[in-house]
Amino acid sequence: MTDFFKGIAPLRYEGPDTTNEFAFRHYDPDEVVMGRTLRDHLRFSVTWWHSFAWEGGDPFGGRTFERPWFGDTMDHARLKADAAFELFTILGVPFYAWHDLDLRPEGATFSESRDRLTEITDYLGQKQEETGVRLLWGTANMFSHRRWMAGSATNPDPEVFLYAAATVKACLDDTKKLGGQNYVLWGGREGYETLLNTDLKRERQQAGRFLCMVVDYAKKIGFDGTILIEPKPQEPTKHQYDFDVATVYGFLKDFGLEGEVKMNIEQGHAILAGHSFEHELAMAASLGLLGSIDMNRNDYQSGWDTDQFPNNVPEVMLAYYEILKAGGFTTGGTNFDAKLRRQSLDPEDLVLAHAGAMDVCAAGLKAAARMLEDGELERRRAERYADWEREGAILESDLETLAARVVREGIDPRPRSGRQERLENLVNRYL
Ligand code: XLS
Ligand code: NI
Ligand code: NI
Repeated sequence: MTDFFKGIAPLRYEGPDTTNEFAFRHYDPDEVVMGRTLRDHLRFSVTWWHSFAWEGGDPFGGRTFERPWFGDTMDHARLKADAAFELFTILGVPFYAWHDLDLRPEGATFSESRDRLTEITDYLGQKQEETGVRLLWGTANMFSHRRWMAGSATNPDPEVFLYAAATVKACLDDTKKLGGQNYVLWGGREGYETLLNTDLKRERQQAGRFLCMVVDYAKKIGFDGTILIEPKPQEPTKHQYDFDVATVYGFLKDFGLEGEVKMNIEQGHAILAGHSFEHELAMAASLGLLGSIDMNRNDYQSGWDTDQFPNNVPEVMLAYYEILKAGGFTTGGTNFDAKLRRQSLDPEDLVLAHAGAMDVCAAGLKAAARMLEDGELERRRAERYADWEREGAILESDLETLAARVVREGIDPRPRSGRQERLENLVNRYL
């Protein structure tokens, strides 16, 4: 037990009219929507890196937070774990997520780093037993240390590729040990700053071979979670190879991995790529690649990837609509890859940032479920394509036959309204 969150009791659902800040208004974990509890629909997860490892720095200034677990010993690492599981319990979240580097200080050698990871994940295993909280996903931080500055698997230096292989093996081993539901690969510095020093073809080939090795090893050890790629178009590099869902799909197809790997889609990354979150989700669902989500938004004015907690119900509703339409999460979940603002210093801020985000997601999901169950939007969408029901043979034909038909029947298409504003009005009815 730490005394970091002392005096803060586990949050309960009190309904929309409560004035208690430390209660849920929309998230009743036991409420059943479309045949599933909200707990099982949303599958909330707290991230180790933003909530416990990040110190509040920005490009202009360093640490603003004071946390008793900041320090580079294994005792600090255990204290951090104690506080983390206390937060999970206060919030009642079923899952959490980590990078190796968030959990423990790096050692002087690879072997020492690996052994420390094993030691701390053994400790997490005990905490999981005690609390019932489970691991949504593990991942490797292959972007912070200077060895990764030119990439991990895509590095021009083969020794970095070796180090990356050893690192992912260790992280996969420990993710499996903890019963992790997924393993995520976000392409940290897999990209370039300038094409002038970059052999793009070679680097892409290295990344493909690396992912094949990861998939093979996961099978070999009997990891039964899902391997996920998290697309992002830029930041930290100027151009990231895993640009967006469609780009990653092309990459997976190239290496025969489209049946092996799914996608972890982050709202802020979608926006950086010039898409909406729902676009990326719909695209992934249409390709059968929807895995999990990172639920954190950018700043709407600056455009930076500011990793803010979601606070916009209409936006979140459209995201969950795509997820529900695709059948909901299986191994995936709603991971808050979100951090406090650096002035939000108090333990209460950490609790209430998550609680508010959980309420926003619950309200959004319930609105999405109402819209899906009502079915009017889908009826109208289907109506727009209704003529294809009797004209399906067109797609089996050829240009000459089709051209002849246009002439023979004097075909002259009459444009019809897309009714966008009417559909926007309809969506607002379910909020
Ligand atoms: C960074 C990514 C990162 C991944 C995990 O922008 O979102 O946090 O989710 O490596
Ligand atoms: Ni991100
Ligand atoms: Ni992320």
